[in-house]
Amino acid sequence: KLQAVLFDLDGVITDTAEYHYLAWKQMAEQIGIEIDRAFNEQLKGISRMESLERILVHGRKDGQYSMEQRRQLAADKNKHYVSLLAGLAPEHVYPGIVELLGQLAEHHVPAVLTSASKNAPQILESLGLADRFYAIVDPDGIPGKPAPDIFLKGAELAGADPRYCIGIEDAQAGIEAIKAARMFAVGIGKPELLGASGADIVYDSTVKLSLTSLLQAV
Ligand code: B16
Ligand code: MG
Repeated sequence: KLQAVLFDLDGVITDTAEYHYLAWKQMAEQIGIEIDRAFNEQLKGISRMESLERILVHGRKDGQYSMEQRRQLAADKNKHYVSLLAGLAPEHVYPGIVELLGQLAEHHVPAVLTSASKNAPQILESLGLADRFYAIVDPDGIPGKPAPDIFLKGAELAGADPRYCIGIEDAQAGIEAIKAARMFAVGIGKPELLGASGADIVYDSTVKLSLTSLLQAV
């Protein structure tokens, strides 16, 4: 029996994954590093500082920046990212998400937010979804995706057995984390990418999510 559904935020609930990409791309360009969408797949679901490290390694500039400078670069990226969030409103919630949250509430299945983003509470607020989640996992101080910890914490908060949980993710690292937590993994995106990371099922759009489709899938 389904005991909880764990939702990623950026790229699953709304299109903020695109804003992360734009903000990282601009920051990288400023220090002479080129990133493209293919490389960006490796940043999805990865924490802010770890994303910066990966960009520096990609541009062969790791080791060239002090901790202080790296903190500043990450802060600059976040400032730009937050400015891109300014227009975020309920109409930007991906199709099918509000309906799915409603169906889960109706069937008393807790919905838990398992986002790596420190901006998540603010984003949920802007989207008008803040009170639609049973719990929000605080990513601070727990190992990031692809480690299973954030999903296991989400199950724990919901009082659910991981074996009866479903995780929904757009990131390869996120799918790996869900599988490491021994949950059923629903991917949103490209089957060739997310399937390779172990997704049990992949939808190209959130429109295809519903309690019925999830129950059929598990
Ligand atoms: P922040 P998710 C992740 O959110 C993003 O996919 C990733 O690109 C971002 O670096 C990370 O959050 C940290 O976000 O800088 O806002 O704390 O996909 O796990 O919802
Ligand atoms: Mg994501």
